[in-house]
Parts: sequence; C-alpha cells; structure tokens
Amino acid sequence: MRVSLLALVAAVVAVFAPPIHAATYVVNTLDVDLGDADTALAGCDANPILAGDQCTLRAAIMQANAGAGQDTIVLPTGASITLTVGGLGGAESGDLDITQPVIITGAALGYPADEDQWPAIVAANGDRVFDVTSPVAVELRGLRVSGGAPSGASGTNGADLRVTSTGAHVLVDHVRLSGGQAGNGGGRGTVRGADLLEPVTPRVPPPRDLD
Ligand SMILES: [Ca+2]
Ligand SMILES: [Ca+2]
Repeated sequence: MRVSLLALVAAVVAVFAPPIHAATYVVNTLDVDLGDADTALAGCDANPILAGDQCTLRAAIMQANAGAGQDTIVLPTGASITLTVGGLGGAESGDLDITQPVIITGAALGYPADEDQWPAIVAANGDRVFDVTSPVAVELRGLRVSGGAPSGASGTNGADLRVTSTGAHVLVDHVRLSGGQAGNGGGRGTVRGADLLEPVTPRVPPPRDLD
C-alpha cells in the first residue's frame, strides 16, 4: 500500500497536535503550594513520587494553561489555600497566570449558603493571586480571594485579580475579593477593553440581615 507524503504528514500532525478537549481537575492537595510535576502528562500531579494525583491549585492551572480547551478546576467547599511561591514567571511561580480558557469554581454542587464555606485562596507570596494575561474566557465562581500584594517587576496593580489582556472575558460570580494591597485596584485591576463581568457579586459584601 502506498501512502502519500501528504497523508503521512497529516497523520503525524494529527498525532502530535495538542488535543483540544476540556478536562476537569479536582484540587485535593491544599497544604502545599507546588506546581505540576510535568504538564506534558495529562494528570494534575504535584508529586510524582507519591502514588496517585496530588493536585494543587497551582498545578491545576498549569495543566489548564497547557491545553486549549476550557478546563474546569474544582476546589473543595471550605478549602483554604495559601500561595507561598514567589518570583516572576508563569503560573509556576508567583501569581497564578492564566493563559488558556478555564473555569475555577468552588461550586461543583452549588454555592454554599454560608460564604465562609466558599474556598479561600490567600496570597502570602508578595504577589497577586490571579493574573489573566491572554485573551481567553475565564470564570471564577464561588471563591474568596484575598491577600494579594504585588510589587516590583510584577507591577503594582490588581492585587487579587489582574486582567492584562484586552481581549479577555472574565466572569466573576459569587466571588469575594478582599484584603488586597495595590497601587490601583486593590481587589482587582483591569485594562481597558477587557470584560470583567460581575453579575451578582458586589465589590463590598452588602450588610447582612441579622434578625
Ligand atoms: Ca503523584
Ligand atoms: Ca506568575
């Protein structure tokens, strides 16, 4: 059987082209801030020595960035994650750079009525929390995000959430941004042209009815 060169090239390209599919990563490792051990492998795993997947938020975002599909990252209800890794670079260091479409949610089974049960992501790394750096669709749902304090070469704007791509579409739903320190946009910072959609989340939580 003769196979044309063109068909052979097409077959090789098909084999090696990055797959466009949407994966779901369930974050199950909360006590360490480690990156993914190998983004060329499909699973979200920060520790290749231990059996099974130790999936941190940072590792999950690195995996999401590695493929073009809109992946979903699910954080457990009541989780508390502290970012401790500093430095410049992509999602592997400092702030969590987002370069591909992704949904990050604490609401796999619906938003807990108690906001204190929304997963908390706290920056303690001298940087911000999220940085959307590409023109992609991002959804943040059911989260508490706080503690961002970027400085130096990382810029001083957007402490908890920064959107630096004008083509980005960022949906922020049931998300509390608080406690950030920045030159502008303590809770967040956006550039002109980027969509930051907040259908239900006020910047400052409304007073609660105590009766
Ligand atoms: Ca492992
Ligand atoms: Ca970074």
